[in-house]
Amino acid sequence: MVDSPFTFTLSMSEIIPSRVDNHIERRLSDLQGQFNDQAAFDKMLSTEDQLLYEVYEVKRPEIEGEMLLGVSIVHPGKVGNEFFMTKGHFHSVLETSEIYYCIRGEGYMVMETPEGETSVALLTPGKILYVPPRWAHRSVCTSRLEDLVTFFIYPANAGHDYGTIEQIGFRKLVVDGVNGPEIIDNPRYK
Ligand code: PAN
Ligand code: ZN
Repeated sequence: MVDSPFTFTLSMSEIIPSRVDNHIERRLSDLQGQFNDQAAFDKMLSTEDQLLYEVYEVKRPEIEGEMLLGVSIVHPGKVGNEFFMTKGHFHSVLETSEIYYCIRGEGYMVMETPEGETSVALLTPGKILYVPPRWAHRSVCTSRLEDLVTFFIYPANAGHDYGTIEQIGFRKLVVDGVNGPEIIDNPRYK
């Protein structure tokens, strides 16, 4: 079967795309064990299971040759001194890449390979980030008031391996230091 081409719009002022097939909401409780300051995490969670980020997906068949695309919105905030972030993942098919286009806010993409290379890219509006195959990736919002909004596109057969990061964490963290956001070694890295 041959599909028909389709268009949709992503207004720089609206941030929610005109076509959405799936809306994912991830809350504080979904990131259990991922933030460095567990006491701060527990205290926050006892008050409210806050919404940390959302993803608006355009669905396509999850097979080789197709692409998945959508918008990721990380809300501003911190757990202790660590900025709100996505769970982060490797792609299950490790040899698949991803492209991110930052459309609003400010933040970082924290990345690493299974071999231990690390890279942290600053995201500001207009910036395009190419995440090569093999690099796990996590977006972190460092804006104080604004969301970090990115458009992403990746091969539809990539799949998500969340388990590895849940178990070992990322090697680098983004925290709020005396002079603003700082990238530090993760003291709890396993
Ligand atoms: C993105 C991410 C999105 C949410 O679509 O899935 O930013 O982050 P988590 O999946 O880590 O919760 C992507 O990288 N897809 O492969
Ligand atoms: Zn990905």
